[in-house]
Amino acid sequence: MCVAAENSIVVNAGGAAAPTPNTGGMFVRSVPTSTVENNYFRGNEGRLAGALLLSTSGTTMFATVRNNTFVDIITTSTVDGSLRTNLDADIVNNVFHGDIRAISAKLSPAVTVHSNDFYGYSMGVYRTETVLHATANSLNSETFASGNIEALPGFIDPNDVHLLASSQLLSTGSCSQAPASDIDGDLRPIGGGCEIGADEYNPDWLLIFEDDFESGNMSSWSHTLPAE
Ligand SMILES: [Ca+2]
Ligand SMILES: [Ca+2]
Repeated sequence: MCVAAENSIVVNAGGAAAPTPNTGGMFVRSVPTSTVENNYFRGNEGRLAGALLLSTSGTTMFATVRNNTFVDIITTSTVDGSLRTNLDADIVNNVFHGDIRAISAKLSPAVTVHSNDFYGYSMGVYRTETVLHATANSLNSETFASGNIEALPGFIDPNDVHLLASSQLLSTGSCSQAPASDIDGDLRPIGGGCEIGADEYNPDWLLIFEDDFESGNMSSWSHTLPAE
């Protein structure tokens, strides 16, 4: 059993050497049972998987990929995506924001895909060797997929995994399949429902407005916000 949790993997491209490496972020290879949760992947570039490659030497293996946030990923193989799996896998509660494609599944693994957010894809959200789903609605027509959406995530900043109070991802995830805490250590759920992605929105930071500093503006603040 291998668990990779609460990492920030940012702007990895394997250096300047050609060819572009197989994955720009994390490579889970030949681990019988693995869990990848609450990680933040941003700005990574790879050939087969821009951010996360799940692969096996042939033995049946299983991966759980849940509550990760993928932002501005670059996959260079046009038949693949930010996450490529050759393994049986549950893919749930992840944000996929920006790449050619979110997920590619190869070698006919048994995959479930539930309650993920897909936004900003030019070549569809999910692809196997025989099927391409261009939209979340199309993907949700599969028996192995449900609850996937296409919504602008609503991050505080493009470089910050944290969600705004107005984010459409609040309470749109699956609590039954979510880790008990988020990338900050906030316990799930907060506010009655579980968020999609690595951040469970914690509104405690709104208290900073209650001292009347920059009063009247409840939607933005010009100073660095604490992690919520
Ligand atoms: Ca919540
Ligand atoms: Ca949080």
